[in-house]
Amino acid sequence: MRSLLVLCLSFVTAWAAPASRPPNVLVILVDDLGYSDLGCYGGEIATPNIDRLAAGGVRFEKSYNSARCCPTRASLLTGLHPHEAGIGDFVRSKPTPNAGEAYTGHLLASNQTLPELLAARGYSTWMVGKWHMGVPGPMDRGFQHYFGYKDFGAHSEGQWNAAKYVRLPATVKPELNYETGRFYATDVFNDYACEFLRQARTDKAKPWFLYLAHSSPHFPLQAPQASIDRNMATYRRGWDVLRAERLERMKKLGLVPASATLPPRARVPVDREDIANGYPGQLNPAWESLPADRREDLARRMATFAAMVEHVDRGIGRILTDLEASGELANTLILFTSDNGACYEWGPFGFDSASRTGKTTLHAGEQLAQMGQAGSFSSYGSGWANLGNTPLAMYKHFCNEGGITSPLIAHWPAAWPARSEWVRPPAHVMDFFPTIAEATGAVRPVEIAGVKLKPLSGVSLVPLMRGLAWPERGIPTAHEGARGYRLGQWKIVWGKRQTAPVQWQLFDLSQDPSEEHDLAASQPAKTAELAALWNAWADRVGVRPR
Ligand SMILES: [Ca+2]
Repeated sequence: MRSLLVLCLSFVTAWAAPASRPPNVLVILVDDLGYSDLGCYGGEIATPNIDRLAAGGVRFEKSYNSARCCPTRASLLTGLHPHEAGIGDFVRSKPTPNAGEAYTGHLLASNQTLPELLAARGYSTWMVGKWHMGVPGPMDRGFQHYFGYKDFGAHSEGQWNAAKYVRLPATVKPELNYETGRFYATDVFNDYACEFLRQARTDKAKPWFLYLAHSSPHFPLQAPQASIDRNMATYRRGWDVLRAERLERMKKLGLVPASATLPPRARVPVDREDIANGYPGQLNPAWESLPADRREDLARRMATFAAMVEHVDRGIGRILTDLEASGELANTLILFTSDNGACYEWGPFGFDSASRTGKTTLHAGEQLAQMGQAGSFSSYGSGWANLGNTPLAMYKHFCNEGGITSPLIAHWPAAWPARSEWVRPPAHVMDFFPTIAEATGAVRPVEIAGVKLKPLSGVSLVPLMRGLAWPERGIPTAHEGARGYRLGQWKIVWGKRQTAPVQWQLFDLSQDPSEEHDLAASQPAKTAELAALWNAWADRVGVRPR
């Protein structure tokens, strides 16, 4: 009897302990990762640690983002549509004239950020990486400690250039220092994540919130040479073979139906001839049609991209080991996603040097070996981005599924048992705020300093984490002319930079996940119904131009 009582008490203690203390919270955001790049989403990139997180947690078939770096970040940190947060299209030092507050270009005062919410709940708040929402910066919007981009408006920085990064508050001496040539930002971000966790633990009274906003694998494509070299054999096989292999793995994972077929290679958006590498409006070329020197140059670009993802993954492995060793893994809520789909900028061969100058270099010999090292600046182009988003349509910038779909992995063993089945209802990055609020017991106020907050547009995903019923909801998107609205199996899309006249297209995602068969002409009533919903939303949040 006594042993039974002890057993019961220990069970109660073990079960109740996590609930008695709010969980630590770790949000990991990666930059420009494609939908199927991760191993656990069908990719050939080695991501054993992220895969482990997925195996021990809850995996979503899809989580929507806002098609671009800064609008997604605004949405994630506020629980609002990016327009409601003030970053409707892009970060700006001055608001777009006559466009309304949706295009202010930085976070408005009429919202609360996640670190502000959690600091008020008694958390210590830490950020590492890329902010990309201008001024006010991270220290003015709720973070107590920061290591990352010095320029809060920057969309990218050289990974080998330590001068581009800063530790804040400025009164703190940087804890980590690197010899010349040893600073590689992705690894340094991981180092600082571990360092911040070490410091956070010294205050045992406070749970912690860490926002690890990696800039990888966004261009410039840069990684240690040995890591790139290891991936060359894989990417010499080309995007056609690898796309087909990804789709087969996605079928085995149950991510796409067994009946799914590989769509044709995606079209290169219409642009200036030199910027689009001579392919504006055309399909990405067949890999085997390209000359050997071009294929070698391209293989190195993708090998570098994959290496960047691998270095993110290695850091996650170190963080998981660290959380386990400190006894924190069970009661730490981890969310992992990407800020937009794979990036096509701007043609199949990618670009080198400043974006949109129309300059692309065909590297060979020593110049090829130096690609990805200090001083180089390359993107991987639309052919590889098409692989990254397999089997979804189009790319970052667009409201087609390839632009706005990301993986989402949630991990909190103390509260959410691992689930082998995919969560099918789509999440959205604006759901992070209410999900974390519910998980931590944090209550969002109605107003702050006399400023009334906008009501949240995201909803808590906690019922989905627990396998409960979930009401269908509409998911609208708008980014620089591109538009979309999804409701259940139906989705309308308004394109841009395309060869055909732009108008609403209608897709049945349950039968046509790659958005190949436009049903707008045969189902005008459904198209009009969704278009009306998009218009009402666009009016409400102030989408311009209309
Ligand atoms: Ca991005």
